[in-house]
Amino acid sequence: MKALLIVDIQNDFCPGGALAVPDGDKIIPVVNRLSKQFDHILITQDWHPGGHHSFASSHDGKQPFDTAEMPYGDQVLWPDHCIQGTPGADFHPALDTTSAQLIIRKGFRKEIDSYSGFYENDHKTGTGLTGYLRDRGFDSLYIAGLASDFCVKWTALDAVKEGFGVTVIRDAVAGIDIEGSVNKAWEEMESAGVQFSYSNDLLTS
Ligand code: VGL
Ligand code: ZN
Repeated sequence: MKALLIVDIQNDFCPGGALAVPDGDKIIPVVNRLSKQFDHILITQDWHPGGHHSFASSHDGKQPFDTAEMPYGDQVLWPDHCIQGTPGADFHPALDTTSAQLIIRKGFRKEIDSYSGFYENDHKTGTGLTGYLRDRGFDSLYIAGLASDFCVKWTALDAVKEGFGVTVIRDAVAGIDIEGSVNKAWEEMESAGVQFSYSNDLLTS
């Protein structure tokens, strides 16, 4: 059984938002069309408390997009974004979330970031998503959303590790792109066994 997993299509990741993905909103009509064709829609939502340790503002002398050493490894530091309960953390108003069966929130522990919908950035602390998917009998995930080089990538890589079939829909994702991180993400996903497709291959009219 397959599901469409929509990653982090929130105001802060769209133009005008705190951590805008260039053309991040352009994928929304594509994602909405895909949603109509899937029987099972699951969504992730980046959901940080104020003062989250992934924010540059939590580190003296650091700027957004610098890196910092965290107990769990190197971490890119971000502008404050997707703060719980703020408009920036809301789903983009154009995104159709009506048929979503699950909204899984991540990044709510102050000390640790969570790109993947499966594991936080220590690659150990689980979100519960694997159990949910197994429990419901999903074996195949189609991934859309933001950002291809961070949350989409890590979600796809973890999904493969957890034993799911994974397809990233190329025209239904968009990336931040820090120093070639989008191209690197495609390579990493491909060598991990992620499949790729385009929305047209999945849509029946
Ligand atoms: C994301 C950076 C920080 C993402 C979330 O959704 O890709 N990127 N938090
Ligand atoms: Zn975040």
